Amino acid sequence: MTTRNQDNSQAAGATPQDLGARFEQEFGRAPDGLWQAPGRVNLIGEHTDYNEGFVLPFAIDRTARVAVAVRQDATMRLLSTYGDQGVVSTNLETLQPGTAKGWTKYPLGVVWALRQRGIDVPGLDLLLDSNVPLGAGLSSSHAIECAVITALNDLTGAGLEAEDMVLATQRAENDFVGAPTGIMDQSASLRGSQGHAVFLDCRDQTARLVPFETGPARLVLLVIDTKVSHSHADGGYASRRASCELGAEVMGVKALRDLEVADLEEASGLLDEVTFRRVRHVVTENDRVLQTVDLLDGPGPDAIGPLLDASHASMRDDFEISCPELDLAVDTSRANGAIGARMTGGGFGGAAIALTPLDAEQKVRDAVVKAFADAGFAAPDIFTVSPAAGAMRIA
Ligand code: GAF
Repeated sequence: MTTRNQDNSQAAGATPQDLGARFEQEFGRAPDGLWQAPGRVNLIGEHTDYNEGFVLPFAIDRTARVAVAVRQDATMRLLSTYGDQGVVSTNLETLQPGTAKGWTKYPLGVVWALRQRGIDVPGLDLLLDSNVPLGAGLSSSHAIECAVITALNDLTGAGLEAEDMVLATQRAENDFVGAPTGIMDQSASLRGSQGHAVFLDCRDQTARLVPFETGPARLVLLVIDTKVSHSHADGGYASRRASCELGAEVMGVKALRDLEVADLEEASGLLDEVTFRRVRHVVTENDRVLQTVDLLDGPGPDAIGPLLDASHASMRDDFEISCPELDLAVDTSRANGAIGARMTGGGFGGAAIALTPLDAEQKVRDAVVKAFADAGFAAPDIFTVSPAAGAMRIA
């Protein structure tokens, strides 16, 4: 694990006008268009997606934006407004997994995945800007991929549906970037809607928008970025995935989605102790997603706190993907008035979320900052997010 120093909490991002002007300055012509796609927060349903289970993420009001123009050759030139890499130039005909570096893996992975599907992606000039915090578990990489695939779907006239774009970006992540991730993050980024969470069945990609508005309940959703960096291409994510596959195999089911809470007693007799705990997390987490959806459909967000807490405990104790910084963020938020808190995303670092009454927000923020300082941890970034629209063309 590494600690990041940059403060992303207030990042504004370039306006479409600025991005267009910068593109023209760098590439000597106007872009064909501008597209954006959001990062995501997962409200609940962690490590359930690749087990063909349920997730409940939402798109956040932080986006990656790309300005893109088609070229007449097979060259791709890429530039971002952050980092110091300068323009990266590559030939699409020779694009292979393992050949790209840094942030360029994400757009190039999408181009590669589309070409693997037989879509004739031409050479491109591309300028990226993003205000999704990097490495914070808010899916900054999928935001880039989803902005790019939305642009390419328009520019090539490929006519891909959201489900196809989800699978193509998953292929980019799995086979080009090398991260064995599921379909949750890109589904949230592509299918998100203001004021809603996306209730997704990862077995068949059926989705329903569930109202999730904190404002009317006088709540805020705080994101606490612990600054502990994680990468899904590191071994932890893959090893959890392997445990789940082993558990399903021993239990004789296609995926852990096919087990219910009532099956856990039998599982405890058949599985080794560690695999059992991994399985118990996934099975109970699926159940918590369904309960959360029922509560959001009924009484509303102020009823879901205990489920968020139980989700965190399950990830900490059974799935073992939390870390001291995430636990401290969660515990301190709860002790100072949050009605529910949990780590969000793949784990091993990244961010926690704390569903907090408006009138306790400052107390929670101050307490978390102090607790991190007292523990000798890097200062966290703390900011609010709300459910926002999914990927779209903006100019
Ligand atoms: C990461 C992955 F990209 C998702 O597919 C999902 O598995 C998540 O971790 C854990 O819920 O964000």
